Amino acid sequence: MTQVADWETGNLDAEGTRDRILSTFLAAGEAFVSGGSLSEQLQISRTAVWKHIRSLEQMGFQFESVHGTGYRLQRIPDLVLEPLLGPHLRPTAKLGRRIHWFPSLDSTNAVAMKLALQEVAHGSLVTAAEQTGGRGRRGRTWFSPQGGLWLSIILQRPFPLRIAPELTLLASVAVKRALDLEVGVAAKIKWPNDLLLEGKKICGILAEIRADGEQVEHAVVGIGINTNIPAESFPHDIKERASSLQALTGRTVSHIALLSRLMTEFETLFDQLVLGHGFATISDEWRQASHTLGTKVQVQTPAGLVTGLAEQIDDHGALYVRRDNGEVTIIQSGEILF
Ligand code: BT5
Repeated sequence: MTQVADWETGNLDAEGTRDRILSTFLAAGEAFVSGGSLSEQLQISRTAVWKHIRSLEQMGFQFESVHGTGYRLQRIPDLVLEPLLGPHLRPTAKLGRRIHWFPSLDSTNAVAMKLALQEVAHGSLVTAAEQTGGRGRRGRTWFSPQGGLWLSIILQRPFPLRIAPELTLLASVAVKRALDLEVGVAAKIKWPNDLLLEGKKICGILAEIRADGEQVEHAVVGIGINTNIPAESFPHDIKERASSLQALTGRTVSHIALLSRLMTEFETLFDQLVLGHGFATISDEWRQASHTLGTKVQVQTPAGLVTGLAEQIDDHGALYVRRDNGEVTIIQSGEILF
């Protein structure tokens, strides 16, 4: 796919030109913009302008075209593009300022990990309308059809490796806040990386890092939110456990509105983490939203299965499970099987 070739060669110019054309149309509002003025302004041929307009149309934009006058924008799809998200961000925001959008990718995390090596700006996003090889943890797959919000945030600020597990917990609190504020639903957090609504998984988080010794050089936080996916399209094996915001609320969620909230919340929490004020500052909020604490759990840990009562979470996000024999096991990383 050409878009993939674009980032593989490090040439994101075409994407930049398309976004500049889109910005011009957005600024023009109801007014017509002529092909000639775009070609002059952007120093590209009229054919190139025309090709970009065709590609915007393929993405769902609609233009009215009047011979000899130009084009005017008639319909704007809810896509996560730089010119559409930018106006919703705080002026000082870094997260979400740069966006690499693709109609289809294997995995936004895979591309983001590669782009992170090219020193792209801190807070850049990789998003895709669909993923063909969406990644879960431990080699599992993530169902990512059109209609969902699939993104990866590239974080280019070094921080100590020992606090890396907190990144996933921060991300889940940021998603929870954004869902509260934008969709008006109170999602629950299942330790360590799931968000549930009415007991069904509606969001998964996959943080990946590259570290040099004790220091994380860069991190990628992948977030998948089942926003506008019809209930019946979930595959058989996850239908019982998974759902979407649209299926559960009956409303269509605006990706731009949800993502701008998420960026604001996540940036605040991440900046605190880098300054040394990580999960501890939001652990009470996490506890209140927890689906896990106070329930009987079975956790798969690197050291084997642990079964007992999920009693507490400490200020670094480790889970304390009281076994039937009364002993408490502290779990730094693992996965709740039930
Ligand atoms: C996760 O893994 O929950 C992390 C998912 C992260 C997805 C995002 S999307 C953007 C970015 N790019 C990527 O390639 N990935 C990230 P895990 O805890 O391992 O859960 C995976 C399990 O959840 C699967 O084995 C299924 O049982 C279930 N599952 C798969 N797709 C789902 C979906 N869309 N909604 C709910 N559950 C799903």
